[in-house]
Amino acid sequence: MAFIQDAPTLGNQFHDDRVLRSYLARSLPPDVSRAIEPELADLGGLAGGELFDLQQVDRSNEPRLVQWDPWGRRIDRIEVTAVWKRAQRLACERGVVAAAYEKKYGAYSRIQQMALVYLFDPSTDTYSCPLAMTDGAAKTLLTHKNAALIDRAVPRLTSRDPSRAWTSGQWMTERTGGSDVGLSETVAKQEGGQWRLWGTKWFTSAITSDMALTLGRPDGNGKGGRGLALFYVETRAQDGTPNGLTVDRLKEKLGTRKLPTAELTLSGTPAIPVVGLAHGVKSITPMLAITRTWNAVAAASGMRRGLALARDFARRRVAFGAPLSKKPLHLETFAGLEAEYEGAFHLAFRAVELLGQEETGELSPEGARLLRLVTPLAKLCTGRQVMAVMPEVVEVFAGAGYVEDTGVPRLLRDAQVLPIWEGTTNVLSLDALRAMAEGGSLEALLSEIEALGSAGRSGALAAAGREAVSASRRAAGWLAEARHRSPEITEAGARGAALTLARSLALALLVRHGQWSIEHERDGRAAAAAVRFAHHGVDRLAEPDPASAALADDQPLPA
Ligand code: MFK
Repeated sequence: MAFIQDAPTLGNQFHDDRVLRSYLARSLPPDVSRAIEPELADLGGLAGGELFDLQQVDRSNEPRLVQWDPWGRRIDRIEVTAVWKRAQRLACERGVVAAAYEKKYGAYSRIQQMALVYLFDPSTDTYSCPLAMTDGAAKTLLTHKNAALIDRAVPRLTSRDPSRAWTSGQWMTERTGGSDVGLSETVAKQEGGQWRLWGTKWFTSAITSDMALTLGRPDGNGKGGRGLALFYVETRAQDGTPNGLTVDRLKEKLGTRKLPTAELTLSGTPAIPVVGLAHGVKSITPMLAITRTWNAVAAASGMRRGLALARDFARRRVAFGAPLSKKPLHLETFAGLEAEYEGAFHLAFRAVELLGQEETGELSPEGARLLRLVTPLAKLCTGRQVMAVMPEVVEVFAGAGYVEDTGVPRLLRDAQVLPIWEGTTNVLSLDALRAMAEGGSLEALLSEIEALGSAGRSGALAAAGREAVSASRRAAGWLAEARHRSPEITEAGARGAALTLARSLALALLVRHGQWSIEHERDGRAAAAAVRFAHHGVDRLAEPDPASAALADDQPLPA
């Protein structure tokens, strides 16, 4: 009989995940660990079973915008896919947002929640996008202490009851762009005591949401982010019709195609100011901090899914007389991918830990400054890592990885959004500079890396820890020196400096975890990941080259 290749399969995505389980064993008190394990195991079972199978069945379906009802009424209804319908319910019932607000386990609740996110995300076709924004909206309303809006929306945003629960959008991007939000053209006017918005929102993800936080410029305000105000909007009127807005079309995107992303026209959309009538960009930053943390966790979980499938495939795929999983060159290549993923995992969850401590008031001022810097670093670094790992995952499958109905190409396409939305690598590198300019955060990061990096007791693990410390100091030294030279040099080197700091922290976290795993689990794999990560190099500092402008913009450069 002709040869047919077995497809890769997944087991329970909690039980099979050494990295997640080992991290939870170290970072949670045993009683918390025991308490949350059943829910994680349950979701891990669904993620590797029913949901994974449904994703395959639902693979070629995409959301659809129905603009009109049969009688000519404008309805702008979005029909979502089967996976999304299942995910909506499941996310609520399993508390994928709610767990963070129930705070059953104090500061550890964020770890509980993000462990759920990590298991949920790869099997639910980017339904994590509306959930991330929902979490961000709840956090932002609570931060600004707007009692009426908190009463109205937060119980729904954090509900476990699918019949009551809301999701939120985050409408920031306009035709003027997604990065320089201060250019927003949406105008806010007050009419008879009611604020209304007029404008175009150009890239609004998850247009299924019940509410949104968005920015508009109150009449008479000045330019830039300070002239904008943060508004709360409900997307549907009482009768279910669009609330002073139209969905013009859905975006035709490279990836995340299950996620309905729309162009909207706001024409008198009723809106409520969340906090004052200016400083909108600053006011929405609590939302950005949350969605950027989700992004980092999603990058780690995306890598983990790709590697789980590729690992299983390598055990099944026989070539040149043996399974791929026995081939030295394959193993050497794969170990490098695993190390990058493990570094990303620990970096993302360090941001999560700090966030949890901040929310329970357990963070010192130094810890708060650390969190401010670690959030953009984790987002930008994991976004690059996922884009290094995913093409290699596709390559493990060779030709099969290039064929749509294996489900593998989608992994790569969907990953490409992660270094883009919520701030590109460069925008976040500049945000890291902004955080450091506020003072104290770089010093807090260096102390953290020093404490973690010195955990390695001997040999290559100790050397890896020393490299984390010295690379982070080199980055700090470069930044101090560049600041004296010029703002242009600092800006040009920002990505190198941010990646060096982020990778140094990732390595230091790997070293600390590797040592712990040797001592408590008698397992050398986490330490091997640290050593391998160190071999990849953490120092990404690059002195800006005076020739770069001519080279990049193809201008004359006298020889
Ligand atoms: C699975 C994952 C799911 C993720 C879901 C994603 C859903 C997709 C939805 C979207 O993609 S929404 C679009 C996301 N857009 C962005 O992330 C915007 C990217 N651009 C930036 O982040 C820019 O840096 C920024 C818009 C903030 C620059 O604007 P400005 O007006 O030039 O900012 P400026 O003047 O530097 O800062 C204004 C104030 O905010 C300052 O405070 P002060 O007024 O007190 O001086 C800043 O310190 C403060 N600020 C800025 N960024 C901050 C911040 N504060 C805390 N954290 C930050 N990150």
